[in-house]
Amino acid sequence: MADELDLAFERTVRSEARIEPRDWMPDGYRNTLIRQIAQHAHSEIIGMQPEGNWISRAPSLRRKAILLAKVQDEAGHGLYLYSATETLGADRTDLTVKLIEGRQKYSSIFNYPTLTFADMGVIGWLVDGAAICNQVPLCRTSYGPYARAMIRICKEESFHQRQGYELLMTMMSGTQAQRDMVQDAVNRWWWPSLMMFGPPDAESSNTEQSMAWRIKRNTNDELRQKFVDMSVPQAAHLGVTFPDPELRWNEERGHHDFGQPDWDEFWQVVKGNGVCNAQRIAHRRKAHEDGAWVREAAEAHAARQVSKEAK
Ligand code: FAQ
Repeated sequence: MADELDLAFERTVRSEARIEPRDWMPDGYRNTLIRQIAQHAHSEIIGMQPEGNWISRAPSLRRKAILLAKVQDEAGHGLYLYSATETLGADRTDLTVKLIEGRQKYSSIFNYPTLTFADMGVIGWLVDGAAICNQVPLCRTSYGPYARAMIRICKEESFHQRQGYELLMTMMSGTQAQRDMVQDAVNRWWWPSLMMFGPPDAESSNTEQSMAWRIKRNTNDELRQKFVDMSVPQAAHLGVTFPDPELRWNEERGHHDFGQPDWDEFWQVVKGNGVCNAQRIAHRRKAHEDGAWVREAAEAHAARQVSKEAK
């Protein structure tokens, strides 16, 4: 029986059909999905902090409205993704507790500080740009609820990227001080953006199995290369450079060659030792604790509704 179920699962995955919540799936598949989707959801929620930091200091009403909308979208993506983990049997509160206790990860990128308003543009352009590059293939991931969530999320990420690029274009047509601010932000965010794709393939413990299950559709290095190729002409159009002396077009490969990020720094950040890790988690923990009364009130209301219906 187990073999038959396994065969049916393999057949569904190989035929590019979707695995749905009620289908049988191997425990490893379920656990890998919960790990990846939860990490993704936590990233969206923690990812609200670096930009949220600038809402009260946006330089105009227009920029404030755009930033508010973007940060709200990130909250929506997080909630959407937590719902996807629930279809796999995970419990949302349990995932949040794991996050604030450091037992689950979130993207390394959100542990870097946002020092100027140019960072808002660069996060939109490069961080959302990297997110799109990584997430468009996930619209074809083998688990139905995750694939469908990705379609909507990618549409919104695309707006995020454009607003970032438009902000940077505006700053680049301003004063020399504004142009310097943009270049400085690009210098600080370039390498951390490349790290978002995860460790090099040779050190990526999950890629092989996740590719076999068609959870991941590309390796970390493939997507990193795609992102570099995509970003170079955008940087030229904007009038900024990337802080990588090894970056150059390779005619033979038909791709750009580029240097390696500092992988020791990456692992330190993943382990919790980045500049903002402690601050990000403390903020998340406080928000969770401050929100306890809302959850209790919602539960009391739901219980009352149930007892009313029973009468
Ligand atoms: N940060 O074996 P792999 C966003 C961990 S976009 C921290 O290669 P995998 C939008 C990894 O978990 C950002 N940890 O792992 C936004 C594993 O540890 P584990 C979120 C990382 O899963 C924009 C270990 O290293 N996007 O939020 C990172 O096969 C702007 C070995 O790595 C997603 O989550 C990292 N960068 O591949 C919001 C997309 N990379 O768990 C606000 C979905 C790796 O075994 C503002 N996720 N690790 O203990 C994925 O595509 C994959 O999970 C990867 C990693 C590609 C991130």
